[in-house]
Amino acid sequence: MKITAIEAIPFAIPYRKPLLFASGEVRVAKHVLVRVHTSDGTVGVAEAPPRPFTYGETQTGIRAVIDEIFAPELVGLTLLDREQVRGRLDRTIGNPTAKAAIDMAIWDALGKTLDVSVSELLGGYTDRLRVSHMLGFDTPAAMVDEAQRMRDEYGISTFKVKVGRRPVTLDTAVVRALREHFGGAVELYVDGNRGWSATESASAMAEMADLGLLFAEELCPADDVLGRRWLVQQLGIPFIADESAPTPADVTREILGGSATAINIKTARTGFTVSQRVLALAEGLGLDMVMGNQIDGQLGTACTLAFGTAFERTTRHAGELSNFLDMSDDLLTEPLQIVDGYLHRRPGAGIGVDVDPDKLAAYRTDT
Ligand code: MUC
Ligand code: MG
Repeated sequence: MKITAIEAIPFAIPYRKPLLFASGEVRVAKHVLVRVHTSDGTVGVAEAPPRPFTYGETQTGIRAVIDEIFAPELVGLTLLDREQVRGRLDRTIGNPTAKAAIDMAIWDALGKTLDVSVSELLGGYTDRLRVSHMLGFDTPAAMVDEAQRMRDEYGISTFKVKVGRRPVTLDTAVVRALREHFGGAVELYVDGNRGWSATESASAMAEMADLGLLFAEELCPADDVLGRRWLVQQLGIPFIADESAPTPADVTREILGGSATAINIKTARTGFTVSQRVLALAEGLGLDMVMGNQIDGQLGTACTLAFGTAFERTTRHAGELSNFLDMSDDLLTEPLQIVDGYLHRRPGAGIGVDVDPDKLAAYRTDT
């Protein structure tokens, strides 16, 4: 069970349909596949999605920090030394997706070694999660069409609408068009990725007050400390901290400071080990939580699913598990399937998915 090597393999898979949002855009999934090898020949896998606009990481930087710092510090530990692993990763600040992918690949290897699924190791609450689909910037008509297609093809009935454009009516028109088209048959919430000011956010939320929104997420920057508190206090719905609260300490600061009233858990940035701590904290504080999406490929989505299905709290709301549908291809031997609005986890050991060697050979960019 000793860790003998950690590989960081860059790959690139284009999106069929790019995702556009207030803080950036994604046209090609330039991710890093992390493989943890053990002394008995087991290999655990996970993927790190570089999101420079959110965490400052790049594909090159993720490879470098794994090759130069993390791998040398972790080789020689066992798969059960998870708290040692966390301590050694934490000696380096930042780099959340690089750390998270290593953590999840270790859990995958542990599950495979014990022949148990990671979801069961973590908590084993259920085998499926309701899916929420994220709608990127476009015209109202195109976004309504996309939502309708997601409903027809995959049974999805919860949508997170990207907002944060100026003027705010560009986005409020989309949300209104969705509500008019679907009536009460869908759940809608909005995510601004810090695109608006607090006052723009307040006027947009007032304009959408009759649209029955479930949540509002990161409409304005948490660094606008008083403006954000002022906004959050006046909303009648939970305000989700996403990129402002990636660590337990950030969650504590944002919630106790009145800058948010709910949180996003993203395994892509907190892995399984730290996500457990975020979850326990949120549970203790009595917060709503959503399993979020870091614009993950199928491997990252399987990780979100493994964690989200492990606990009761994380199943209360639909999880964001569908961005991979817009990719032109992926790495797994068996593609994930969303059916009747749900994603089911696979019965296999570890995270429950396998990387197809031919696909990896086709998409890796280091050879
Ligand atoms: C999201 O929920 O914000 C876009 C930027 C990011 O950090 O994550 C995605 C989705
Ligand atoms: Mg968000």
